[in-house]
Amino acid sequence: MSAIEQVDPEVAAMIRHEEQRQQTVLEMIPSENYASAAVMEAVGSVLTNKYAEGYPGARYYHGNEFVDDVEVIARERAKALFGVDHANVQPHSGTQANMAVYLGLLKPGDTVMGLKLDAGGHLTHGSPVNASGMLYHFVSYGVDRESHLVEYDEMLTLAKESRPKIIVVGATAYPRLWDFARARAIADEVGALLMADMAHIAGLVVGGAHPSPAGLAQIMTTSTHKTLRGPRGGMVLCDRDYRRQIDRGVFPGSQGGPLMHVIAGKAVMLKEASTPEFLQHAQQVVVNAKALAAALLDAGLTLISGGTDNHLVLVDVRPLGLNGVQAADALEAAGIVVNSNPIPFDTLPPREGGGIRFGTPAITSRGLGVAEMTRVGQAMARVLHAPGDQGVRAQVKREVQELCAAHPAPGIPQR
Ligand code: DSN
Repeated sequence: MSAIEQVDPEVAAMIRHEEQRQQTVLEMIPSENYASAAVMEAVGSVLTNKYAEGYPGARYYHGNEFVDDVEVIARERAKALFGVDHANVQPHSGTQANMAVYLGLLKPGDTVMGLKLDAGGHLTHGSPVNASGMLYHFVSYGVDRESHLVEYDEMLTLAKESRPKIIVVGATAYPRLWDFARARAIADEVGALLMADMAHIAGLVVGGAHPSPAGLAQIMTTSTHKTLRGPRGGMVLCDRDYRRQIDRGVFPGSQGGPLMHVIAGKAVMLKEASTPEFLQHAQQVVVNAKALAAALLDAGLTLISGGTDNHLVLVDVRPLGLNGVQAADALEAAGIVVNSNPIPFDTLPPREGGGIRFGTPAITSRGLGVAEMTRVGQAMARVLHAPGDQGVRAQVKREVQELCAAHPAPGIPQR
């Protein structure tokens, strides 16, 4: 019997149930993935016991000889992997990373630009219900009504009018490639810094499956648990000119003691992400997403932007007579987990959403390929075309369970 089963059988049972759920569903929320057993071992280690406020060599606590080594190796690996001058690996999440950048580089009330929420932007890109939108003056650019591609001309016009200090590019629900060179040219024209929030695409960038913002964006932020397959957390990467402001924005600006066990998990992830196998995996994530999108289009579904260039797909479910929550509920009942999401120019409230968002990072991690993507796309379409049909749901659920049994999720103990 494990320690947690002895001490707290209730929580132990909840964890076992979640293991079982993750093994037996197709996890298609595009921001989720499976961390390796090695990453989870680091996160579950004694490093959770250590306080280490400050940075390696300059801590406010003693006893840091080993955790300093952990943070240094994580920073060095991040710098090498992304080709940047400086890395701060302490942010507890992508949100914390973004807020630390703003805190380090801006004053309250300063103007910033980011992508509109319904066009795929993140809460921390200036949503009025988020601290970013409360503390700073965000001006939002959007996407074209027809193509759903980012409107760089609008970005330029708005930037000339509003003179932002930072232009944020990056998204949580944008299925196409970013043109970082174009964004940098716009930022330069108005004297702004370019910040690339690459939380969703960082693993693709590492694998060469999406252009890298390195060398174009002076600041890059990311979470570490999405396409990178690390522990939950964040990082800021930047040019050397901004390292002091960024570090101050993280600690003491917005965080106290770093989570050294999570930083160890990030270090392990960064090592795993530097292998040829990871590169091949990242490429496969995109190949799979394109195959999935093709199957969905063939089955008559409406895709935002007409397809995908990255790891995710956004489906407008309104033509099916559904909102995003209803569509996601039907799919979940069939063992396919996605999330409801606003879509560009949405006519439904954000709580319902006119779309569903899903992708291929986690299912590619469990070894599914193009042939399976066609099957999955067809199965999803069958459910969405008949959302109330219990027979269809049950049939798709059986197919999902067969696929999952044939492709065990990595990192989850087999019990
Ligand atoms: N925006 C969330 C997501 O993409 O799921 C993460 O913050």
